[in-house]
Amino acid sequence: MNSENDESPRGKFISFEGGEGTGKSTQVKTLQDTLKVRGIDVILTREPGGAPGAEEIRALLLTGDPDKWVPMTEVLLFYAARVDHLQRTILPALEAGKWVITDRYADSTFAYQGAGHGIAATVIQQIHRITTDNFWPDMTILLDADPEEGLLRANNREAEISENLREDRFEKMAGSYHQRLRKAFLEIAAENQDRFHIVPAAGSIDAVARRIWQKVTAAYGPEIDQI
Ligand code: T5A
Repeated sequence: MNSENDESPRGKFISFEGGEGTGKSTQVKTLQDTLKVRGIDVILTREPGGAPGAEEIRALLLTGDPDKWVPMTEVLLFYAARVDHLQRTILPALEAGKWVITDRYADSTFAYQGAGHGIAATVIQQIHRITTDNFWPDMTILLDADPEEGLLRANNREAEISENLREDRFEKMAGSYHQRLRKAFLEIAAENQDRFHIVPAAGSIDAVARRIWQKVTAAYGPEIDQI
């Protein structure tokens, strides 16, 4: 994707996935800081969101009643936001040689709207191909935790935010939904072992960060050392 005159190699694209409150937002920031210390130019982004229009769509998706949208509308809104995010933020950064860490990407749609809400994976795959040209991360870290533990962490954090500003539409869905999500993420990881790395999310923030750093250095150690 680099132009002929651009010597910088394409950056790495790393996504974080997992259920609610598994520590993604905490760990993406820690990984960004650790990579920066090593001299890597790295941006942090998130889904839904990550570009101005996509952030507007985020507000539509994450606030309000759990049954606000039918599942297919949700899929289309997530992909509307994703295309904007990809074209305006992710691809330009990668082409400029920056690394991109995203807090969620398309695997979340396969888990939440697919396994969680019954949209067939083949249908989501078709939409993914059409809208993103089948673009996937180089590496995906799946933070795996018991949903009860994750929801407890997420709810404690949301309790500090006033009710009309809470982005908790998905957190309010039933416990069985969150159990399906965990199973779905583990199945997606098993089907995509070339890029997925499962990291247990239990333990201290530092302990989880060390597990993630081991995965990143195992995959990209020589490239990080060269910078
Ligand atoms: N969604 C998204 C879809 O349905 N389809 C899609 O295609 C996409 C892209 C996004 C929602 O949208 C859905 C999924 C989500 O429901 P969000 O607000 O971004 O909404 O929600 P999450 O991604 O789930 O983010 P959360 O903020 O809820 O959870 P995180 O980021 O996993 O957890 P984090 O880091 O914020 O931590 C939660 C709390 O726990 C503490 C933190 O300090 C924080 O208070 N914590 C720990 N405490 C103890 N030990 C540790 N190891 C801890 N790590 C963090």
